[in-house]
Amino acid sequence: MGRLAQWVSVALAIGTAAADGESILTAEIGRQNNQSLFWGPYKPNVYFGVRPRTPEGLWTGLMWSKVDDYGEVQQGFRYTCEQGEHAHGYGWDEFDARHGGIQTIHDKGNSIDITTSFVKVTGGEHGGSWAARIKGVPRDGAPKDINTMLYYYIAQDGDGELAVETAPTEFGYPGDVALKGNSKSLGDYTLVVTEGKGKHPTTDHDLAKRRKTDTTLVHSLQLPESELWQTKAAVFKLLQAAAMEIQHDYEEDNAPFPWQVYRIANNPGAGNAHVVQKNFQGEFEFDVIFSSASGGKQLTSSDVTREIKQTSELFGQRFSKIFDFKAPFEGSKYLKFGKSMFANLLGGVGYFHGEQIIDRSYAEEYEEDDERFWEGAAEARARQKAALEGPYELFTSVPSRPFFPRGFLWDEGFHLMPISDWDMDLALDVVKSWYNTMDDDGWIPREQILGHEARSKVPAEFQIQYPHYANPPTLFLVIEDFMEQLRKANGSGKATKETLGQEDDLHDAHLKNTELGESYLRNIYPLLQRQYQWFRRTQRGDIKTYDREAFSSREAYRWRGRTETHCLTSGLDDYPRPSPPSPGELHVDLLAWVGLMTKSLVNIADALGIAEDVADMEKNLEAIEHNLNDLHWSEKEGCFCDASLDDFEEHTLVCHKGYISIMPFLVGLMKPKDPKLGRILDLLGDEEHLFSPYGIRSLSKQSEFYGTEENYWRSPIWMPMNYLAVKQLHYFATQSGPHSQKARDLYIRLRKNLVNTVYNSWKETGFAWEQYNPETGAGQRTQHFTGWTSLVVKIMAMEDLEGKKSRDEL
Ligand code: 6A9
Repeated sequence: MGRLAQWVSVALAIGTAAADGESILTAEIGRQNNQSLFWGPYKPNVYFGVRPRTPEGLWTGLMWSKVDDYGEVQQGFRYTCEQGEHAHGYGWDEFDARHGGIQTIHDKGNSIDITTSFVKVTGGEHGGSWAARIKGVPRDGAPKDINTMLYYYIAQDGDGELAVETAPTEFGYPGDVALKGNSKSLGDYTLVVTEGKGKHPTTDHDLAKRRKTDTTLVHSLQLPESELWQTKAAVFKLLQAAAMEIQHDYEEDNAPFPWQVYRIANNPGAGNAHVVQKNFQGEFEFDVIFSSASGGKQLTSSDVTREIKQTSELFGQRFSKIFDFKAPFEGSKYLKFGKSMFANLLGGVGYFHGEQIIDRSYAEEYEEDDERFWEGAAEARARQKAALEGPYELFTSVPSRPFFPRGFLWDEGFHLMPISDWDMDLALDVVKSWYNTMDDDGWIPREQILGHEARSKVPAEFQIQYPHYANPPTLFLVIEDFMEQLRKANGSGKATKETLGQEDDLHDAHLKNTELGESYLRNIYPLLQRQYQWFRRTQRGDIKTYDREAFSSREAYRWRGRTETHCLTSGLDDYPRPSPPSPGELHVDLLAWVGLMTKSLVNIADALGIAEDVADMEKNLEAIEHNLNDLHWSEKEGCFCDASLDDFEEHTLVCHKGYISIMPFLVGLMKPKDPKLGRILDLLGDEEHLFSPYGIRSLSKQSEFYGTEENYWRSPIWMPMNYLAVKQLHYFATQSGPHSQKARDLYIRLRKNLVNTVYNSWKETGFAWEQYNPETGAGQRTQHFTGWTSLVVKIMAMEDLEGKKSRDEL
C-alpha cells in the first residue's frame, strides 16, 4: 500500500465511524496535509539545510571543502549559497515538497559534484522521519583521488535534549554515529550519520595514528541562541584549535597533510550543536537518517535507497502529467530544463522565523501631502523610531537562494503560479502564511527579513519595513487560480470520500474535497477584504482637478514611498515616473492592481454567496474601468500613462512607454472588442518599442530613459510581466474579436522567444537569471534567480497555437 493509500484508509475509517464523518474526514485531511509538509530543505539560504516548519526544533546543514592544500579551505569552504564562478550551476533537479528530491551541486572550485538526495517518510505524531544521502563524485577532468572534508551540523533550537549516544573508539567513530534527542515538537527521535562508502585520505606521517582520517569525528557544543545559527564560525573555531595543536609540534618542512591538520577534536556528548566530520578520498557516499520514535521503526540505508528511487519515479510521472510541454518544446532537453527550473522553485520554499524591523512612527512627513514630500519622508526616515517586532513566522518560497533568501510579497504571487499547478494545498498554505503576517490595518510587509540570520544578509538601511508602503497584491492571482480550479473540479463531479485517495497523494485535497476548499475561501475572504480596504485607504490618489462623475472619484491611486529616481513599492524600482514627484500624481499600474483585487473579490464573494459585497465590488470595478480610461488613457500615445499636475495644477499625462503603459492589459482588465486593445497590441508588438527577439522589454527602445542609469527596469526583460503578457495574448487569441489574429501571432512568437532565451542562457551558464538582456538575450544581474524566472515552465506547458485557426476563422 502506498503512503497516500495508508492515510486515506485511516481517514475513511474515521470518516465513516462518526455521524459528522464529513468534517472529521476534512480535519484528518488537514492534519495529514500539514504533517506531510512538516520537514523539508526549509533553509534555502544554504546549499543543503533541513528543518521543520516549526520555530523550535532540530535543524541540520551540510558544509564541505576540498583539502588538498592548506590554503584552499578558505576559498573552498561551502555552506551558504553564494553567487560566483565557483559553481557551474547547483540546485534541485527533482523536488516535491511531500516526498523529497535530488539536488546536484556542480562545485568547480572543489572539483567535485555533490548530490544531496532528500526523502521523507510520514507517520506517527510528530511529522514523520526523513533522510539525506550525501554523495560526492570528482568532476570530469579532476584527479580521481582528490581529498574532501565534510561537516554535518546538527542543532537544536529552543528547549530539548540532544546527545551523542554511540561510544567512540580512541580516535573517533569507525562506523555509524547515533544521536538521541527529544523535544516538545519532535517527541523522541534518533539521528544517525552512517559510516557510508568511500576511501579515506592517506596518512603516512608520524601523526598517522593520532590523526587518522578513516574515522568520523563528532564535536558537541552548547551554544547561546545568538551563535547557534553561525555554523561556519563554529566549525572554523574548531578547525583553528585543531591546527594550533599541530602547529605547536611540527615545522614547516615536517608538516602533516592538510587533511590531517584539519581534523576537529573528537568530543562527543550532550549539547545543542554537534559538528560531525568526515574525510574522503575520491568518491564517497553516506546517509543522515532522522527517525521519529512515534513514526515506527528506525529507517535503514536500504529504506533510504528504496525511498529515493520511489520519490524520483513519482516526480517524473507527476511532472509529465502536470507540465505537459507543448510544441515546439516537447524534446527531452526541455524536459530536463523544465524539471530543474521547477524543482528549484519548489525546493526554494523555506520556513522563516524571528523578529523584523518595522517603523511604526507614522511620522507626519510620511503623509506625503507636501509638495516636497520625498525630502520630508527621507528626513523622517533619518530619525525614525524603528523597532523589532515579532516573532513572525513565514512559509514561503524565495526569489533567489544566494542573494535574496527571504520572502518578497509580490514575487510570491508569481512563484505560486507554477507551484499551485503542482501542489495547490502547499500554495494555499503559503498564501495563508503570508496573510498571517498582515496587521490589523491590512498591511503586509513587502520584504520579510525575519531573525538574525536573515538580517545578517541585508544592509541596515534596507532592513526597515514601513506600514504605509504597498507592493502589488499578486497573491490574488493565486486565489483566482484556485477559484477557477475549484470550479472545474466541481464541474467534473463532486469530490467525496470515495474519490479521495485515487490520486497518489495530498497535493490537492482542497480541490478534491469541496468542503475543505470552500472553508479555505470563507476563511481567507475577510483577510483579502482587509488588505483591499487598506490599499483603498492608504494608497488613495488625490484627484484635485477632476470633477467628472462623482461615483468614480475615489478610484485613483498613488504609490507611497517613492523618491525622485525609485518607486520600490511598485516593484518596478527605477522605471521612470513623473518628475519631480508630487502628491498630486496618479499611478496607472496601482489602479490596475486594485482593479485586479476588485475583480477577484467579485468572483469570490459571488462563490460564497455574499450578494451585498458582489454589488459593492462591481460598482468599484466599474469605477476603476472608467477611470483607467478617463484618468490614464492617452489617445495620442495609444497607451496608458501615469498622471500628474502641470504648472497650472491641471491633470496631465506622463507617458513612458513600457510595462506600466500596458498594465491594465497585463492584469486582465481589458475586453476583446475594446479598440484600445488594438493600440496596446501594436505597442507590445512593435520592435522599435517593446518587442524583442528575447521577450518584451521593460521600457520602449524609443524612451529617452531606455538603458540609462542603473538600468534595472529600463530595458531588461523580466519574466513575471512577460508571463502575464503571454497569458493575456493567449486569452485574446482564443476569444472572438477584431484583435484575435494579432494576438495569436504575438502569442506564438513571444512564447518561443521567452522559452528560448531562458533555455539558452541556462544551457550556457547552468543558471536561471533575474532578468535578460534585450539586445543579446544573456541572463544578467542575480545568478540562480529561480523565483519568478521559473514561470517559463508554465509557458512551455501552454497551448501551441501555431497552425490553429482563430475562432473567427472557423
Ligand atoms: C537589497 C541587498 C545581499 C528587486 O526579487 C525581489 C525584488 C523584487 O520584488 C523587485 O521587483 N528584487 C525587484 O525590483 C530584488 C530586491 C533586493 C533588495 C535587497 C539588499 C542585499 O545584498
